[in-house]
Amino acid sequence: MSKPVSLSRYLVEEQRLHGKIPAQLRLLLEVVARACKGISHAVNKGALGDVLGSAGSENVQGEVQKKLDIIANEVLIEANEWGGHLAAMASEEMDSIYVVPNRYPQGEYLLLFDPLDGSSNIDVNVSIGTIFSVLQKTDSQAVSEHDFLQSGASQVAAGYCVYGPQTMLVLTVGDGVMMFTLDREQGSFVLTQENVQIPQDTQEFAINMSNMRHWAAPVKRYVDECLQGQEGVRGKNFNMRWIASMVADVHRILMRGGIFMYPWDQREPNKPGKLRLMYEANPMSWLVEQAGGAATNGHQRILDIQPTQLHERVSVILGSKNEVDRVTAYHAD
Ligand code: P6P
Repeated sequence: MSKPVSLSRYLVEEQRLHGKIPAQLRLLLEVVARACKGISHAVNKGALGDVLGSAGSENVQGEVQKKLDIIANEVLIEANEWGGHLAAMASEEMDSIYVVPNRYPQGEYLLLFDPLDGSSNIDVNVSIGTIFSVLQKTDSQAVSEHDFLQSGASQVAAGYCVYGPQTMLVLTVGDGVMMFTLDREQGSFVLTQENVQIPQDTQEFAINMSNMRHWAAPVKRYVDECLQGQEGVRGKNFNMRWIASMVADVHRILMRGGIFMYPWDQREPNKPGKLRLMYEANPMSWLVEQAGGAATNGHQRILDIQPTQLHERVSVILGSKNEVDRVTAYHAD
């Protein structure tokens, strides 16, 4: 068996051999990975660590914050603020951006994250995860929220860490998708899958079916056809999964294909969708595209959307390319 490749070695070789990542970006990714190890440790404690349950506060989305939401957010801020690689950070758990304090050097990168996605699953021991996205400051002015309002196509790195039966870091720097599994004995992430490819077709869809009556017609049409099975127009049977943790659902799709949908629905017609563009949809869409899949909001490529607000939401349809293309085509009909 060949010698295991650690995350550090992979990043050094991407920097040295492929010129894919500058030293400061390599440092950033190493720091994020180390922070995710710390979050994994806290998550794994569960009831033994007094980390479960509500924190008794709400985030910018008006959602009740779990204790672990706040812990994960603090771990990422504290791990990243002093290294000199970042100008600022943005988080689902913070109303405005966090500018690196003057006592530390500022770098050129902008780090965005959902520190603990899938919070509703924390207290029932179902997989959750951290999602992150990296942008670059584009001018020499003092960093502001405006610097973050770049399309997903401008990302220089994106990934997630899923806290499941294994803790896995999944990453792209634009050179394919790599998966690293946390070796708790060594305390390091080890490369366990490289150049991940999502099958172009699938027989598995992921959507919260309880919202069916609220969906737009194209989504209803697609799901109805899946439910008709091999007797219907699709000529094959479909399976359904919904973990209600985007990280876990997307990880399954990267591993075996599938389509994930959190579409616009008529409950709040002025909201484009539930999921956030900047630190959920954009990083996940880049990973999916780098693995040969597709990601749209039903009308356009998610990575082409020009954001106007830091916490704006978006309708998400991503996964196996041929299925995403079909749903997108139904929206055009
Ligand atoms: P629902 C978790 O709260 C999340 O943001 C995503 O991780 C997940 O896909 C979705 O919301 C689940 O939403 O409405 O099914 O609980």
